[in-house]
Amino acid sequence: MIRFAPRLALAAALAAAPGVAGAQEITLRVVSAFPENLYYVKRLVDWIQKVNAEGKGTLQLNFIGGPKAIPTFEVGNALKTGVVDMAMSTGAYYTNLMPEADALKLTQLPAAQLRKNGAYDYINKVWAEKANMYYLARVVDDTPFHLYVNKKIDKADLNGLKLRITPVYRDFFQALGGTVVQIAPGEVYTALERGVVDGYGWPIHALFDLNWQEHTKYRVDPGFYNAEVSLIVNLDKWKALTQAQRAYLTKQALAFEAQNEEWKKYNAEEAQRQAKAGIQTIRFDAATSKQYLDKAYEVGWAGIIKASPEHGPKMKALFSK
Ligand code: 173
Repeated sequence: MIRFAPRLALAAALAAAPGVAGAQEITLRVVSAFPENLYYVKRLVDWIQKVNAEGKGTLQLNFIGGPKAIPTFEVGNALKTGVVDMAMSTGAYYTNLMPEADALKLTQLPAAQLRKNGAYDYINKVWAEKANMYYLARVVDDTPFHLYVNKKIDKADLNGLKLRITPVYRDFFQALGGTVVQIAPGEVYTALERGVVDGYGWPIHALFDLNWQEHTKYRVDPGFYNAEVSLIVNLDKWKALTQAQRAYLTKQALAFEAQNEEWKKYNAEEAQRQAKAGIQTIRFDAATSKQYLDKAYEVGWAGIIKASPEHGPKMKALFSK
């Protein structure tokens, strides 16, 4: 386990003493809930380099690492409690703190629109109350999830299949009859290799980063939901920043979020790459596809609303087309 306390104490002392030389530059400790060989993390590291190059004297980011530093499903709590200052994660990985987090997969509007229609304000209200977090920016958008299987299926019936999940897929795959087991991304390769699972949920992209194509026979189309990966900040740390530091971080985060327009093209390339690697597509007919998608959203929202009768319906109204 990494010891963070001494540096935290130093950072706190500097933040509390604005007269001290150097107090106007702050360094935030950043972790990723995704394994470091994922494309997501490469993008994060590139962004951090830019933030640091342009942020001298204002704000610096120190990338600590991925799940080897803090395990995937513990990142949320580490951020809430201030063990780290910033994280790249997805809502499904911190449903232990707040079930509402998983609703971000159900957004049907691009981030820019969610900023305008009040959805981000609402997210920030709930994230602050429940998880002591500031929701900074979404860095994956416009990306469907898919079911990948190693046994051929010809209808939307998952009876007899054992599937790797995170909370993203749990209610949906169970509603289709599947048996589910939660596994962090870093451990999926071994589960596939050993035949512990017959398939898994994952976005259309980035399975090559983890070599899962070596043990994947079929991708089921259509995709469903909208993969969400975001930057989140410990709320106390966010509030302790100066106005200039907050403005700087916001500007850089918005620039990162604006890169979301690249996902569509990347995803098309990734689908081709899967075909070249021999992953076959199982395509449902139009009527089955519609039923499959309707079911995905129906059980997705039902799960959120059941877990959060207070915020679920409001999020649904703000997130849906
Ligand atoms: O691990 C996952 O399948 C998952 O929940 C997820 C969410 C967003 C992006 C990538 C994966």
